[in-house]
Amino acid sequence: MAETARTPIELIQGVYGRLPERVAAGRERLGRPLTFAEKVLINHLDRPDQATERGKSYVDLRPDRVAMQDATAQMALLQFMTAGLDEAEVPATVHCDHLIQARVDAKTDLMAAVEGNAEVYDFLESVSARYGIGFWKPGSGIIHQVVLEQYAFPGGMMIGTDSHTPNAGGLGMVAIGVGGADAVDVMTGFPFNVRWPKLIGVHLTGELNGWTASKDVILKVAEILTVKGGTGAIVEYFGPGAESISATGKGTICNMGAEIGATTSLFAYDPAIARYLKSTAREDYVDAADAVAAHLRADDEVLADPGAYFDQVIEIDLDALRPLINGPHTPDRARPVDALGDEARAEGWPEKISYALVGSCTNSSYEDITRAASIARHAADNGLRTKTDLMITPGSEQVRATIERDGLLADFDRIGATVLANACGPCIGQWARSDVSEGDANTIVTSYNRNFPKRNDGLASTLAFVTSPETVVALALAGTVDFDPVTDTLTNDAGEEIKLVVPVGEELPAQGFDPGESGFVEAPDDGGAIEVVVRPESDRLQLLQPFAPWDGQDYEGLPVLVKAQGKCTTDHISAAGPWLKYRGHLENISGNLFLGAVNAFTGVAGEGKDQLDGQVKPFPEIAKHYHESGQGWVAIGDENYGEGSSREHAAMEPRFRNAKVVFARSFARIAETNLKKQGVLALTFADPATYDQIGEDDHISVLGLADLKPESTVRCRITKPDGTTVDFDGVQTLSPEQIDWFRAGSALNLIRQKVAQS
Ligand code: MIC
Ligand code: SF4
Repeated sequence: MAETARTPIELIQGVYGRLPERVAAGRERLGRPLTFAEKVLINHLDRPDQATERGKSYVDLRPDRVAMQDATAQMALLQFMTAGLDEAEVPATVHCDHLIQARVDAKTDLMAAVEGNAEVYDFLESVSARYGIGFWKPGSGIIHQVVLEQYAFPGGMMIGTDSHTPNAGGLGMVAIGVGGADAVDVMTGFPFNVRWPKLIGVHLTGELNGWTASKDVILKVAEILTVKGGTGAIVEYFGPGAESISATGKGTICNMGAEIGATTSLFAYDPAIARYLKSTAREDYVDAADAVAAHLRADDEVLADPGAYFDQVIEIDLDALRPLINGPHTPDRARPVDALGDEARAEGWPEKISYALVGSCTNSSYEDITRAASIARHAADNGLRTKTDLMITPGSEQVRATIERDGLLADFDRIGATVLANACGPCIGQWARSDVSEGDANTIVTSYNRNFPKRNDGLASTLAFVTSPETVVALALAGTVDFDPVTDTLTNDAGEEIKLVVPVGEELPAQGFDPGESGFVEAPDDGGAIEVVVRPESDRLQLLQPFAPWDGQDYEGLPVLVKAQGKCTTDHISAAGPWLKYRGHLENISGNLFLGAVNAFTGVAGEGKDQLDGQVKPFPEIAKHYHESGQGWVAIGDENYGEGSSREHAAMEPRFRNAKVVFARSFARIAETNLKKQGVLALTFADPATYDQIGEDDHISVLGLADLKPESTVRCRITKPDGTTVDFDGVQTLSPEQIDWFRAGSALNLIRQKVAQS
C-alpha cells in the first residue's frame, strides 16, 4: 500500500486494539506494574513471550513506521534495493532536509539545493515511488518536525535513520534512532532487534517560568547524566511538571536525549499532547488515544513509588530550574547563562558572539518561534537591533507558513535577522560561512543540539554554545555571552537602557496551522515499473557490492590505523558538511575516514603512520592503501566511541576499507550496532588500561574467532615491534543472531539469503 501524508487511523486503531490485552499480560508475566515505555515496548514485541531482562535481553520488535532523512536514506535505500523486494513492508517516509546549504536566504538556498542535488533527489524520489515509500520534497521541513506534525502518535513505535528520531517521544511514541541497516531489516519485513533497555525516570515538579524553557530541562539532564549516562536506557518523564510542558517542548527534551546516548526518551499521553494533535488536524488520533488513555501512561503504582520501578530516578524542580547554556565541544557542559561571561574570561573564549542561530529539529516549533519572536518584537519596539548576525531556520513548511501569516517573521526582520530554508542548514555544517576562517577563534550560540568541533561551519576554531531560542535571540541583541537577560540591560541608539521582557510564547497558533505548500509526494499504487537510475559514472551515488563473508580465520597481526585520543564522535569518524554530498557513494565518502580523529600518538587530527611504507599520511589514504593491499586493520577509540549521529557511514567506510575490529573503552549504542551490522567486530577492553598499552607500531591479533560465543570475551594480543607480546581480553556483546551477521559478512548478506529463500 502506498504511503500517505499521515499515519492512517486504521494503523493506530490496530496498535490500540491489542494494547490493553498485551499490557495486562505483561503485568502478569513480570508480576508488577509497568512504566509507560514498557507498555509501548511490550505492545510491539514480535513474540510476546520473549525474555525482557533490562539491559540484557535482545528482543525483536515490530515498529509501526520507518523514517529516513536524505543524508542517511541514500545508503539505507541502496542497501534495501539489494534485498530484492517489491515494496517496503512497513510504512516508511523519506525527508529531504540535510542537503540544503545555508548561504543567502530561504528561497535562494532552496533553489540552489534543488539544482545542485538534483541527482540525489531524483534518486530518492524514484526509489521511494518504486517501493511505495512516502517522499517529502526539499523545503517541506526537518524530518523530526514533519514526523511530529504528520506521523507520530502516542503509544506508537518507530525507528528513524537519524539519532534525533526520539523527538517523537514528545507525543508519547517510542521512537528510536538507528543506522540504515536497521531500517532495512524493518522495511524488508524482519523485526527490529535491540537490547531491552534499562529505564531512567525523570520526575518533573513545578512549572517552567520566566526565561526557563524546555531546553533547560534537557540541558540539566545532560549535565547530570553526561554524554554516556543514558546509554542503553529509555528516559521516561513524568510528574506534574511533565504535564505543564507543551507537546513540542516535550519534543525538544526527547530530541536531545540523543546527546546522553539514550535509546530514546518519552512522555506519557496527556492533554498537551491531545491539544497538539487536534491543532495538527488529527482529532481522530485523540479520540482513539482517549479510549485507551489508561494504558498510555505509567501505572499508578509506578508514579507513586518510581524508585521501585526505574533503574534510576532524577528529580527536577522546574520552579527552581534556571536558564542554561552548554558548550563548547560537548553537550553535557552546562552552566547558568549568567555564569558564562566569567567562565569565558577565565578560559580565554571570545565573549563576543560572531553568529547566533535559532532553529534545528530540536527547537523550531511554533511555540519556540513565538517565544523568540516576543523578544525580537520588544527589542525592535525599543530601538534595539542585533549586534550579531542572527539566522532562523523554521522546522517545517507548516511552521514557516504559520509564523509568516502570524507576523512573526516580520518581528525577526525588524531586528535584522535572516530567515533560512526549512532544513538542517548550519546545524550540520551546511553553512557557507565567509566571515571567519580556520584559526579565527570565535564564539557562536545556537538553539541546536550538538556542539562538537567543526560541526556547524567546519572550523575547529569555532566554539559553539547551545541554549534556548529565546536566549539565543537575547544574546544576539547583546552581541556577547557576558549578558544575563534576566538582570542586565541593553542600550539603544537613543542611549536608553532597555531591559528585555520575559519571553511569552503561544503553545499553538490561535488560528490553527497554515499548512503552506505541501511537499509530500505519494508513491503510486504500483511503482513496480519505475526505473531507479544510478549512473555508473556518478560521483554521488554508487550501487553497493555485498561485503565478503568472514573467511573463518583469526585476525592476526593487524596494524593500528588510528588510535583516537579523547572524543571520537561520528563527526570525527565521518564528517558531515561538505562530505554530505557523498553520502550515497561509499567509495567517495570513504575519503573522509577519521579526518577528525585526533591521533593519540601525535596529537594531530586526521593523519597517522602507514605501517606498509612508514609514511605519514591522512587516515583515509592509509586506509585506502591497506584496502588495496588486502591488509586488514584495527581502530582504537576511547570512551563512548561513535557518540552522536546515526550515520552508518562511520561503520561502512571502515568496513569497505578492510577494517576488521574497532576496540574502545566503550561504545555509543547506534555506533556499536552499526559496526555489528556491517560485520566489523566491536570490542571493549576488559581492562580499560589496555588502551594505554597500544603503541603506534604495534600489531594486534584477535584469536579464537571460530568459537565466538554470544556476549563473551575474545582473546587478543598486542605484538610490540621488538616481538614482545601483551595478551588482553576484548569483550563483545554479540547475540547469537549477531554472530551470524559477523559470519555472513554483514546483516544485509543474511537478509538477502533469507529473502531469496522465501
Ligand atoms: C546529526 O544531527 O548529526 C545528523 C546529521 O542529523 C545525523 C544523521 C546523519 O549524519 O545523517 C544524526 O543525528 O543521526
Ligand atoms: Fe538536522 Fe541538526 Fe536535527 Fe540532525 S540535529 S536532524 S542535522 S537539524
